[in-house]
Amino acid sequence: MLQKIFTAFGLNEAFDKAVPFGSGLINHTWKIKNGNNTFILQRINDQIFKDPGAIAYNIDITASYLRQHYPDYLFVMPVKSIYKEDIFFDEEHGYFRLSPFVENSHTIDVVKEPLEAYEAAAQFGKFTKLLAGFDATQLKITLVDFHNLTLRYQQFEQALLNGNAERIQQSAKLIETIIANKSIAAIFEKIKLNTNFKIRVTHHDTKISNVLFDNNIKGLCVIDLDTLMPGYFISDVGDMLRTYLSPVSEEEKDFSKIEIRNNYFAAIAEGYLGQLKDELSTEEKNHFVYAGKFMIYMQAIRFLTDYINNDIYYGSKYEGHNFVRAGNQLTLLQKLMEKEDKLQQVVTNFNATQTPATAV
Ligand code: GN1
Ligand code: MG
Repeated sequence: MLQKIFTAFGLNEAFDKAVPFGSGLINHTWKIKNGNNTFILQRINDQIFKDPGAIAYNIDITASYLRQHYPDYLFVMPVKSIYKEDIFFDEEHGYFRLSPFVENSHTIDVVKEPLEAYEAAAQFGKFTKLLAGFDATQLKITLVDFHNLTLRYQQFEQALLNGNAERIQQSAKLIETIIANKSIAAIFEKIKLNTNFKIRVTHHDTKISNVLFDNNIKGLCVIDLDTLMPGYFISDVGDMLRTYLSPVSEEEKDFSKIEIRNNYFAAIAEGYLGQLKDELSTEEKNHFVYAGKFMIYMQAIRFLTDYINNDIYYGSKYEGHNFVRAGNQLTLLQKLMEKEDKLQQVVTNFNATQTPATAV
């Protein structure tokens, strides 16, 4: 299948050398060697991204802005096909895009030390900062209502009405926990009406594997701009808190291993606020820990809704997969809420003194 795609991108020496890359749930990614050059090939899931051209458009206009204003910023540009397009469409296999693999860079799948969390947070913060003068509303919406917690909650309620009855019954405890924490969605309603929350260029997928590192664990840039859209900072900070704070991921079945690591929290706060402290309003900063609650809660809702809807969105690798992931996220949420005040204090102290709370 990939042969045809290689040809379309002029990768004539790449035959049979595609290796699956990364662990994303939505798009397929391969690392490819073509002679001495290495590339990343990605198939865009057009069941989810209905307009792949919008992704290419967003990358194009952001790249132009950054090139003009910050020519030194490393921006990984797509490689054009032999038809001079950013995305190659094949009737049979779908939408593909190619990027160069940046020499001496690597991605990581799991955060292993606070420095990595700090660097990643600094890169996501820097990206939003550099684009602060760019009108975020120019970006096309690649996924409608992606981080709209209001809608996610409604979809959950809808699933409770129409979903798999057996699974609803089995999920009673998790459903109860989601309903009990509805105030998290109510706060989001207030944020949407609050002009102190600015609409910014937001990445919307800040997992650690979306940051390129050099060999000295220095962050180089952010990658994977599929979900680059106008949004709130809580999306980016929230997904970092969701995915870097615990030593185990959303896949972990043994919930006793889920933990909130204070030093990783401090690293994220310092990395992000180090870039954006003058850009964020006081109210935004006061919602730093809320960002984590927002994203973890929304992810729990999305996993459970999908489970109740027979795994139509995420699919499942084993029976009960999305049920487990929802339970995992609700445990993470509870552990974060137990430490909420203490963690928010770390942010407040950092803002007051502008000095790191921990040496990283
Ligand atoms: C999906 O495919 P991946 O891992 O990049 C999802 C994210 C979720 C994540 C949970 C487009 O991202 O929102 O947080 O799974 N992306 C989409 O693992 O739905
Ligand atoms: Mg992604």
